[in-house]
Amino acid sequence: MDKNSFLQELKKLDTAGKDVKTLYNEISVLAMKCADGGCTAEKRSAYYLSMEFLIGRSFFNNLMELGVLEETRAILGEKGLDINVFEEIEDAALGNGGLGRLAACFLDSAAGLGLPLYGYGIRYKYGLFKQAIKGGFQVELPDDWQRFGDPWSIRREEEKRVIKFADMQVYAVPYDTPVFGKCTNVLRLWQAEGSAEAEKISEYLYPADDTLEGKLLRLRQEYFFSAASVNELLEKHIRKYGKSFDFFPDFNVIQLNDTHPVLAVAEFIRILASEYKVPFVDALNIAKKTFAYTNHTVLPEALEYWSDEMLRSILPEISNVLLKIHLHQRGELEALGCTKEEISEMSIYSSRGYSMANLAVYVGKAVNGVAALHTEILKRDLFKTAYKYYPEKFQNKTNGITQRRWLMLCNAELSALIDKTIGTNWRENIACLSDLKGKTESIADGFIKVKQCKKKQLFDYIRSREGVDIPEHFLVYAQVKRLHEYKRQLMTAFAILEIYNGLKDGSIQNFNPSVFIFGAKSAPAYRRAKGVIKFINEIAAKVNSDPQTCGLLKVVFVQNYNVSYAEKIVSGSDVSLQVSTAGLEASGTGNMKFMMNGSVTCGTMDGANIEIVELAGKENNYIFGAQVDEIERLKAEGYDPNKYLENAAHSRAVNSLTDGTFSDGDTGYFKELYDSLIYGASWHKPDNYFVLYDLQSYVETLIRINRDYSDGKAFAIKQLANTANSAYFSSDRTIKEYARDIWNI
Ligand code: 26Q
Repeated sequence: MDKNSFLQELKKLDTAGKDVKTLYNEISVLAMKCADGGCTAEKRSAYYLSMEFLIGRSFFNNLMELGVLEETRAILGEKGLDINVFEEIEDAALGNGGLGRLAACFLDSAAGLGLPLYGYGIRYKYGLFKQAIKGGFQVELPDDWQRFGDPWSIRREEEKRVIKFADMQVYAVPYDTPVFGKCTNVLRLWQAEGSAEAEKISEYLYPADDTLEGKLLRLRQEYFFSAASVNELLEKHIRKYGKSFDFFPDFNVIQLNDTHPVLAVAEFIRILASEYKVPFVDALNIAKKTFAYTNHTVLPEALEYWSDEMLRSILPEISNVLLKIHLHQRGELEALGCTKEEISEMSIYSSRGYSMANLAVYVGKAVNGVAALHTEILKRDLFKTAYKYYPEKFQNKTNGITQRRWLMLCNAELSALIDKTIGTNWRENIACLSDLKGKTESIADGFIKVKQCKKKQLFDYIRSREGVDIPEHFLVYAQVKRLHEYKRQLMTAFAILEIYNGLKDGSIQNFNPSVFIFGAKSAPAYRRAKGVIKFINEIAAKVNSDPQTCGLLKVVFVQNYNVSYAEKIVSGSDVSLQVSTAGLEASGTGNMKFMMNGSVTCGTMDGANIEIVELAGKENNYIFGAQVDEIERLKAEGYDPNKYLENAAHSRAVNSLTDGTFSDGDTGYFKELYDSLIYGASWHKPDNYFVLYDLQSYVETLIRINRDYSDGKAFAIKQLANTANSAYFSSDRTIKEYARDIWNI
């Protein structure tokens, strides 16, 4: 069906008396008929295996991709229906954060570019929990996303397959979701069925983005979708080309989105070796030409290991294959002349179990980090020895975001201003966005109006959702991302307290009224992260209700931050806070969304921030804090955070955790946070993330930004310089690089 037939059908649609859910399903099903064939794959296709696809709301985006959004708005309008009613349909949140959202951006870009990239993942019954804030605490509620129906996917009963564990067999039933663009690609999500036990496998998305909990179920999930995907690809190959597996890598390349799908490698070798009697070494060599691996984190607690005991208990054949790979690797490394230490560093098996990262690096034909600095750290630290022996595998692929959702859809107003200024070519070819570069001054006034309008929309939404009023002229600082100590939301909390205290005692003057907007979910079991949420909400309650300051400073912690909330926040903010401890944020992609929408970055030299300021100019952004080498030096010399408490403002802010200024409702959260800074928590050193070290320069930088905002036009020009230089951070560019350097599609 083409665009015009869709519009004809839509005109005929009887909307009278139907509720939003019914209409949502009827219109979506109509749009589904517009799906055409997949992007042509004459020779090769790429497959993106990922535990997470954080798509967000499909309705508006799909209509936009099909080129019918504005007409649909008009047709529904004629029927007396405001298209915005469909905002009631909540997001499908089949992902935790960055890694999952990146997967969604990649699919969008590949379809937009007409490249054959297909996603494989899990159709969780419940996505990432819905977050409510009750009494300042995070409360988790199940995300029953299917209660609105799932008109965007088609169940392919006839293509289901059996996945075997030692103790059970389960069906993997595929659901196909079209990804619209120049052509229609497919995201195939597997649902586990067959018994109550089986269904558990695809029931929940793991809500942690760093720690292993519920290990056995996680292992089942990883194997379940990896095996289903690899079995299907091999079967298709056999159907087309027979059992000539040597040719498999000529037609297929499988990208592993972090190590979560890495058991696909073992399953692949298992099938070839035990079902088709391909000699083990040949099977391994075919795998080495097929798989590529992307690393998304250097945090030690996020690196996956599987104990042999656990593997043996449910996947004995996989455990055998892993052992064989391990032994083969050992022989290969000995032949290469590696030392004992080097071998143990790269070893797939060790006393900790099987290292999924070492397996991925060994088998992967390519290994990539997600920003320039991150890739350097992989080469220098995490995979140092592997880099020494296999330098050719390592490459950088700086992340990107799709400008379709993150500019055209979420900021039609700025998009229209861009059209007016440089024409519409940028919509097809994002590189053209650079044409804005010479024009930032001439359109600054127009931009200020756009920003004001987006702010108003954001503030209206916040008022309706959170019951907090923000006056229209407020400067907006935003920190929205998963809650993690390394992202240092706690440092922002301290900085706000210092600003608040400064406003009260008069040491800060001429402050432009500002709001700090936070959005973040904490892993349910991550106590210190939950403590930070409560702490920020305590600060918000105090600051917002203080008559002396509430005309100058507000703090809002929004509930249930998700893709749809992000669309509103990135377009309605002035300053993006990206303040991770240098070296720890692999890339960040929120920073790119803010940048494209014309926010300045207040950030550390970490992840993609480095490339952002390199391109948009240091003078148009606000960089502060310790850099990687400084952090390394501090670690080597021995860092003592207590020294920074000699500063009265810092000690006052930090002590407010425990001196009775705020209450954590007897949870012990605040004491734990305090202790983590002063004595060290878990196995960490005191202030493991250098919050106190960077606090002073952070506060100064926030205030400097505030002062610069006094010259509204100059500030707008800085913001526009960010938009004008953001083309590089389109995932279209990233995907072209993967296609050229790794996938060869
Ligand atoms: C692993 C084992 C067990 C349970 C959970 C996990 C797990 C789950 C999710 C480990 C890591 C993740 C997610 C990591 C992630 O989102 N990383 C982010 O990836 C983005 C895209 O590359 C980067 O921009 C961010 O910097 C990075 O933090």
